[in-house]
Amino acid sequence: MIEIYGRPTAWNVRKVLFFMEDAGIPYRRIDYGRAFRPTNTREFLDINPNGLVPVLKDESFTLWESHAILRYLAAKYGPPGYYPGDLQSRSLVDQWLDWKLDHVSPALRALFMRHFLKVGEFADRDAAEREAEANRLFAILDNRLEKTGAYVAGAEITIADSALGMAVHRWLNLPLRRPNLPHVTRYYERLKKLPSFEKTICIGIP
Ligand SMILES: N[C@@H](CCC(=O)N[C@@H](CS)C(=O)NCC(=O)O)C(=O)O
Repeated sequence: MIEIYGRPTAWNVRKVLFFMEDAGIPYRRIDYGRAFRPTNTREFLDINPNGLVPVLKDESFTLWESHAILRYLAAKYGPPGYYPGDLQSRSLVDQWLDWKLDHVSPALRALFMRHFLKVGEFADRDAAEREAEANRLFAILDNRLEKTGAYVAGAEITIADSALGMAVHRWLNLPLRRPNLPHVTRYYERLKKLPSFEKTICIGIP
């Protein structure tokens, strides 16, 4: 049985759980991270020297970094469409996954720290710029969704949606000044109809 180490409240864990639930991949989750088992122990650092969740265990194989985990699971166990075999289709999925990690994650992390966790160092005078940067990024996503009419990489759901669906949920549920982005809103409504998304992403935490 595949094991996922990580608390169900962590957004990097939630995107992996969303994918596994959606793809029907059985797993056992073990609580690690803030408010659960500590990740700074020798035992945990042996499996992820960063002391972060999620971590995947598949028999004797260990993997960390949520997007590497998504790619691995989709390639090995997922129905083919989630991570297409065709190189160009797969590269588009990779493009949006990398964009999320490199651009969207840092922008949203700061806003989450400030508005939800209320971490003092994020209540700074750059707040308006951080908000504007997030709005700029989600406008890019809105344009993309207008073109595909459905999901990030095209007409079918992929692991890019596992990551960006989580990000959209966070952005729409933080107390921010947001432009009206109709395609992002429609995308979120579509995802919310999935029991997998309801179970893992819509858990009362942005
Ligand atoms: N780039 C890593 C980031 C992992 C990360 O930042 N995880 C957070 C939770 S979202 C964490 O472990 N925080 C410490 C904790 O929960 O104790 C990934 O995508 O997996």
